[in-house]
Amino acid sequence: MMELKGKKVLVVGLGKSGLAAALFLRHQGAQVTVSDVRSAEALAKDIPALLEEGIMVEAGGHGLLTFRRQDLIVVSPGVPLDTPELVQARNFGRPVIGELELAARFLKGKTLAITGSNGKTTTTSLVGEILEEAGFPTLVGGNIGVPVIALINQSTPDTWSVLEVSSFQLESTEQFHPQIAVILNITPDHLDRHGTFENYALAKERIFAAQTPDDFLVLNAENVRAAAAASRSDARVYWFSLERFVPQGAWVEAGHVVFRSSKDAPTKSIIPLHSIPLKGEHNVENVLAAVCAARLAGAPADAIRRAIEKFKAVEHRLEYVATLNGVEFFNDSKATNVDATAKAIASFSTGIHLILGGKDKNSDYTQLSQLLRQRVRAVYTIGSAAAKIESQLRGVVPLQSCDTLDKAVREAAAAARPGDVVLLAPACSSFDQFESYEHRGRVFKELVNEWRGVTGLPVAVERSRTS
Ligand code: UMA
Repeated sequence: MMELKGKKVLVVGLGKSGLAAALFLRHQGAQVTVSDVRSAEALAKDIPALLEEGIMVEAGGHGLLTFRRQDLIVVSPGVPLDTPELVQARNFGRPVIGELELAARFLKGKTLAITGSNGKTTTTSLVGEILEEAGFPTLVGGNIGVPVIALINQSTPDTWSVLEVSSFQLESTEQFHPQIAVILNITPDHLDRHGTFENYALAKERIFAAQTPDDFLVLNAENVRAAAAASRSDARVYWFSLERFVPQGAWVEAGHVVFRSSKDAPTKSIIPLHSIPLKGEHNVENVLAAVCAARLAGAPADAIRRAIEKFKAVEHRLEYVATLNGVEFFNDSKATNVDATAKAIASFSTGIHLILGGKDKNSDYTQLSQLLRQRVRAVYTIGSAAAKIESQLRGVVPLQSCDTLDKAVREAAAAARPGDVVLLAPACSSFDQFESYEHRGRVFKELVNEWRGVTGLPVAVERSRTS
């Protein structure tokens, strides 16, 4: 554990992670400054509490001198490591670590960390619920929305911390050492930040960089880039697969999710596929990964089955919203990249009215062409990526420029016929028009409710998410 008392520490970025990190560091006796590019007005709600704690705040930009005067710099996940002030501070020999790395040095107990381009949040929540069902003291946090640093005070030597970790968080780790690490899949995302797919994949691979042969690494046998990690890992590798059996790990056999702990051990059925209350094949993959990781953590099969049966889809992940005049509305605002959108489309057979767009991440939308032709009636574009999406998808499927989500929901809902689906799965981040993907998803749900009013319904037939 590192000594922080009396140290000058700069926290870069005052979002959830920066706020939690600054308070933690202050309570450890550090002299803390927070620096954020947002204006003092934009940060107004947090500044008084920070000043009261004796934390200094630099708002409206990062000062080169502020960065140079520190003993340690802690970076929020959303701050790129090539930010000029950080580059300069590193050149002056100032140590720069991420919030996850700082947290990991103080977190007690064992860590089960989950990364991947898609499915992280669902799998993390599910593993958290399984371990709780098994009676293990469990904490859940990370990219899912609760900074890891905020878990430290509740952690004990018996705790399992189940962490969703992103490439942004992993990029700046050094000693982060999960006893169980999971890579669900690696498909293109965040190319605007990482530059190349390979850089992005390498950031994800940091999840096992500090693992030893005492640890476990769980990989998706069907994802080429994730599977390639096996040869570079020192840990014991377990697999999950939707397509075939694996030497050790979880797969689907005769309509059941099954697990075996080694190639000589018996294969044990965990849960029939029909008892999984989540839509889409990608969610079966998430369940397979969760089963494998939870078994490795020591959770009994019956606790795993009970927790899966009770599991509710996470908000904004292919979340069922309503059925209005026979048209189903689904909110997959968390589909912030092309692969996630492809999975969302693949969860419905046909009749989809798809809302696409937001802030582009240097993505290739033509990869959706085949699925769009097969299953999508029309695409409604929104946000700053609209022009690019339209130019890439022209001729593939009818396109309608809507600019705003408001217009897109109205146009899609008006065009949809009974049996159709209106799906928000935008393949882009939200930051051009919304605060976050959660904000975008909430607005979508409000707009669907407004549409309910326009149609003069309460013929809204609420039905279970699982049907
Ligand atoms: N900022 C600067 N300088 C910069 C860039 C940003 O000062 O150069 C400031 C911004 O003005 C803002 C603050 O940094 O005030 C935001 O920091 P942040 O983006 O790290 O946001 P947090 O609120 O700390 O949220 C982060 C994660 N955000 C990102 O990785 C972008 C959250 O993941 C995570 O839930 C939270 O920590 C707790 O761990 C969100 C996310 O979008 C959900 N993640 C990406 C994804 O899932 O695709 C990786």
